[in-house]
Amino acid sequence: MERIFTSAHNMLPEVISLYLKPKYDGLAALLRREPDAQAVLKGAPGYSSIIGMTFFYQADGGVLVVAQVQGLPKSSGSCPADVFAFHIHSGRVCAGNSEDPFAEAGPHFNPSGCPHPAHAGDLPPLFGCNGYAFLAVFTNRFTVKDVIGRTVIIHRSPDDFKTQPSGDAGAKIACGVIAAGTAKS
Ligand SMILES: [Cu+2]
Ligand SMILES: [Zn+2]
Repeated sequence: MERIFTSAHNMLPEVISLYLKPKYDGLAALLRREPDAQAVLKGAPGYSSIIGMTFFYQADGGVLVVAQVQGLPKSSGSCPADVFAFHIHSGRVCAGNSEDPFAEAGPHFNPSGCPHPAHAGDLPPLFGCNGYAFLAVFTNRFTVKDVIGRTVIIHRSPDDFKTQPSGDAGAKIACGVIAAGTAKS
């Protein structure tokens, strides 16, 4: 059996059952195979240092989404936040105009007509770590098949998970189109 944790030392009794039998057994093992879909993220003009990948792995109860990004803006001062909203948008191209270079990525992916942050495409934000970010989240808001051809967007600001229609997340600073991966299915 695949185990997410490598040591049970000092583990609270309440979590030992999760260690011995994870609800979704084998999630960590997904990372050892090819993703079912992926998006290469590239920065907008003015953010050309941003480069990243988002991988999508279909599992029985949901989709494991894993993102790695480098070249994100770094703020200075004693209390840097460096939190960047992260969504799947419904548009199918990373194109736009001088005001919004990814305008054609459109609104958040929202096939059920829900408000933000109940859009299928709403995801946890990226937390910058000296310009680098790693994110892993498991969600049943969509299947991999649902989002192939849609776009992943990184924003300049955090998502407030309240303001309509998009969490007051600011400019779109990176974008990638989700393409089917090479996994045999
Ligand atoms: Cu967005
Ligand atoms: Zn949303």
